[in-house]
Amino acid sequence: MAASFRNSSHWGAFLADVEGGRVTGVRPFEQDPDPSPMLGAIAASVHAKARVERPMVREGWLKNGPGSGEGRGAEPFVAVSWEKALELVAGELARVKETYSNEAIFGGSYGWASAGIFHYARTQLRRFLFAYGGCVDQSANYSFGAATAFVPHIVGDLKSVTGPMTTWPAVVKHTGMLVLFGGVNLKNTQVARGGCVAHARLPYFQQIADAGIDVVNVSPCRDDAPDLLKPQWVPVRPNTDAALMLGLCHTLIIEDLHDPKFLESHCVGYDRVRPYLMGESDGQPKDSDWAAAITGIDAATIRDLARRMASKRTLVSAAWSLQRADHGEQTYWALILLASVLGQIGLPGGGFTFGYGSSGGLGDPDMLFNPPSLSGGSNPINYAIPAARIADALLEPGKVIGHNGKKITYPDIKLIYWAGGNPFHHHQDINRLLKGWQRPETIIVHEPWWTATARHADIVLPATTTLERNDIGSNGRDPYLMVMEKAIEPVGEARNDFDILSDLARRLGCEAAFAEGRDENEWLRFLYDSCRQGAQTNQVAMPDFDSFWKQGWFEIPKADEDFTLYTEFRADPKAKKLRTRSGRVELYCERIAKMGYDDCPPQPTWIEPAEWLGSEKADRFPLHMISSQPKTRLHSQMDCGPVSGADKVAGREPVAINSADAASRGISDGDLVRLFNDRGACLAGAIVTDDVRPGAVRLYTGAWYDPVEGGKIGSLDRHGNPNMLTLDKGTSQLGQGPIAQTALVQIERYEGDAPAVSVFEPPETVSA
Ligand SMILES: Nc1nc2c(c(=O)[nH]1)N[C@H]1C(S)=C(S)[C@@H](COP(=O)(O)OP(=O)(O)OC[C@H]3O[C@@H](n4cnc5c(=O)[nH]c(N)nc54)[C@H](O)[C@@H]3O)O[C@H]1N2
Ligand SMILES: Nc1nc2c(c(=O)[nH]1)N[C@H]1C(S)=C(S)[C@@H](COP(=O)(O)OP(=O)(O)OC[C@H]3O[C@@H](n4cnc5c(=O)[nH]c(N)nc54)[C@H](O)[C@@H]3O)O[C@H]1N2
Ligand SMILES: [Mo]
Repeated sequence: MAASFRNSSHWGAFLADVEGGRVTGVRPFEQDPDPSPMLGAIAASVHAKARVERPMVREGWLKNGPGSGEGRGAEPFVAVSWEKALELVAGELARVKETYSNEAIFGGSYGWASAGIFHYARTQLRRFLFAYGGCVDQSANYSFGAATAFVPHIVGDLKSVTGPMTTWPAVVKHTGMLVLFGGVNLKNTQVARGGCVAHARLPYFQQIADAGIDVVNVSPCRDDAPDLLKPQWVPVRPNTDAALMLGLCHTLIIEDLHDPKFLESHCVGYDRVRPYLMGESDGQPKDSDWAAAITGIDAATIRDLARRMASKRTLVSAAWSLQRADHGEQTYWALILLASVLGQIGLPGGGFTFGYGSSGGLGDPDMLFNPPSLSGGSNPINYAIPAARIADALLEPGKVIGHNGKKITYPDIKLIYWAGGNPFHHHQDINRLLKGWQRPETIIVHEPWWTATARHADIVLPATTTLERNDIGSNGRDPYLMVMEKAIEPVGEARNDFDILSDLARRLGCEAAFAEGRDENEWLRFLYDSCRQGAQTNQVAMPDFDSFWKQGWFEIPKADEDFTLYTEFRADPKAKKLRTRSGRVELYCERIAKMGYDDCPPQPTWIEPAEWLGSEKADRFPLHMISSQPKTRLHSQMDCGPVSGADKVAGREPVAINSADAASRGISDGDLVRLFNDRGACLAGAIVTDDVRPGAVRLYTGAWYDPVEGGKIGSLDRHGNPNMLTLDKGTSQLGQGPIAQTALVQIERYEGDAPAVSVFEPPETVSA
């Protein structure tokens, strides 16, 4: 008999149809105006061959005990009972804690895991490790790591990056021109962490088109803005946006199109920035000719853009990707400078935002109160490294680095514990990561699937998916609280992260602190009820838990629809100061000046990225690789499913290359190609297109790393993981964010016998 169950995912809520204990298909949530095609991958992914069915231990680790890290990714696995697996994990945690202390346990566990506030794997693991005395954690994130540290110095908060920010309804109503650096790609807005239930972007875009708003897509990729918006495409060279923004400022100033009054009343430091823009401080005016030579956009186009921007109510925005590049802080600062020079910050529909096209929910009207969430707890050892510095930390224990005005000493990590993330997906320069990954004595991973991270672990514990447990879906930017019902029994011997960790906590004597005496059902009721209090404060009647569960969802009412960021500050800069040192927009920043970082000057500056099309390295590696978010999956999730599968070319991840660059290399559409640089190499399938500008290539993130020789540093990845090629370096000492978008590569046709992709099959197992 068929039955259906409500559930949710980062890319949308759905009804799962179940027959004979298997998910046979899913249907989108009734209220979703524009459901994501990615829902089509769920049923097949839940029952994929690549599910981890049983607890597994790497053969060499089981035989010889902790150590022998070179065997990771190379050796087969041995299946063990849950009892044995838990005994091994608890024993290792106790041994490492006793021998070295909690500072030797790395539990940052960065990653998106699955929707659901209670079973959120990363939070569960960190709560558990915090209850056990603490671990080395990760601060900020890969998404907007540099911005998290940097933007508050300039405007006092992070609202322009994470919201609530100027709303789409405000844009439709007031904005005349939208200049979008990095575009506003619908693919990214399919997703929001915790659940993107209402995919509301398309209706707003229709309204923007109907309102005739002048839209500009500044990006190496034409398809970064939907045709619906009739955008002007400004095909900038990758990583040169800061120069373009400075060039725009120069034109605005010399043509007297700027707003000196706003710069005087609401900003500090214009007196220092102006001489730099005019070339008085370094002999080089940052004029449109200068910008043209760097960005590849002709000077007349730059001047025309500046004039149009000054003639209308203009909102400038930059994707989060622009700060995932070397010196990404400067690009964001240059955008804030541009908005300040235009002088429209805080005017309805004017000013600046970041990330409009980077996630679902950004730019949606805020909600009256917050949805429930599970508290992460606090780390007794209060020790964290910037999220993207994991390989550095593994390779150089004891090294001291600068970060946002403080010093951080890298820990000496002996044990890594990961649940809900995939570092062999997300980290830059996988060969370098692999080298560091070989050093710890023990690596423990919880995973539903045999991802590359699971394959490179010593002990792998099979985790359930959301369809195998009960939860509540919610996200701080989406109004829906979704019931997530258990639809099927766990696949194989999979268990919930919470149950695994509860059992370990019992063995290690910290169960009371970890589980707080509640089981799944009691936790869900407790979390739901905590949100009802916020509702009461706002005079909103929320049903009781049982009624909510029966109804299937609850929609939190919206706050102000027509909202522009910093209107109060605009109206009264003295009474409604920004939370910066000066209370104003900092175009020169004393605090940053005091940090004294040579890679983060105290005013917006064009600094050449470590690699770009203008650097010497481009002689050998003449293509700038952009590795943006995939439209057919979430990061590496569901790469084993049919939606991602349908997009592969020559059985590999597609790489988009301009027709001129393809022709000069003898590459045709559909060809198997090899991408390489000094850091690594991967195969991919060519898509020849003019949607990507010459000199740039695009390889989406998320193809599961599939080395020809497992465990070997420098092995060819046969599948198309861009992190074989990316550069593992911080944006600057201030932000220490990842710089995935800064990477030069070369491409050639692959002539030899191509090894087939094998990574969707489980790894080899042997008996003990
Ligand atoms: N080159 C390049 N690299 C990038 C980026 C880029 O732009 N370019 N972007 C970066 C960004 S912004 C991000 S956020 C990261 C994303 O990096 P990640 O968040 O690490 O990527 P995911 O594939 O979402 O990994 C989540 C993992 O959790 C597992 N999982 C799901 N549900 C559960 C569960 O309930 N329990 C357990 N135990 N596991 C579960 C999934 O199977 C998956 O392997 O990638 C970064 N990497
Ligand atoms: N479908 C889908 N959506 C997602 C995700 C996913 O995995 N799949 N991941 C989510 C996550 S974790 C995050 S953090 C956000 C990230 O959101 P973003 O950072 O906005 O995403 P990206 O796709 O990396 O980059 C957006 C666009 O920036 C352009 N770009 C890259 N480099 C440059 C440059 O130097 N200059 C200019 N002007 N443009 C450039 C690329 O063409 C790209 O399409 O996306 C979220 N949305
Ligand atoms: Mo992200």
